[in-house]
Amino acid sequence: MQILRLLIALTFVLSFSAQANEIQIQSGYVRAVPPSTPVTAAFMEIHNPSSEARALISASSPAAKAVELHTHTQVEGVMQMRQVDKIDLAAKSTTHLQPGGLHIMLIGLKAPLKTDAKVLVSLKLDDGSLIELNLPVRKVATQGHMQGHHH
Ligand SMILES: [Cu+2]
Repeated sequence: MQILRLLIALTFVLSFSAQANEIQIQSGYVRAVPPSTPVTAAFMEIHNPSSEARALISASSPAAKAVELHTHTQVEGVMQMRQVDKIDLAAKSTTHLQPGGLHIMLIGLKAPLKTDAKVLVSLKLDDGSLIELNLPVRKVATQGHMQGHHH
């Protein structure tokens, strides 16, 4: 267990001390939901400082049964969530995952999320690299994010 913890710590150090060309994640969090709500979403800013376009192709979390990449679209004047194959990370720019827009959907939460707890979320990029995040659970003012969700 000690060795496992050390390896996890080392993985974090390595992923954060990587070259300046690496994808950087900032301001990440998971939206707090009432215990009766089995779905939530993760939001963050993904910075791609390189001159190469990249993409987020999948995400996973031990806290949820399934994790999907989602966006919001207007369908007959109503905002609805839609699953997307990938989230494009344009070269030299920051992609915002935020309420009402792109987000990472955590479906089938295995346990209620406690505010200020940390949720492990792994991002997989199109170049095969993995980014491990430990995101805090935070309360967010609701803006009908869960409307039109049909899981
Ligand atoms: Cu969603």
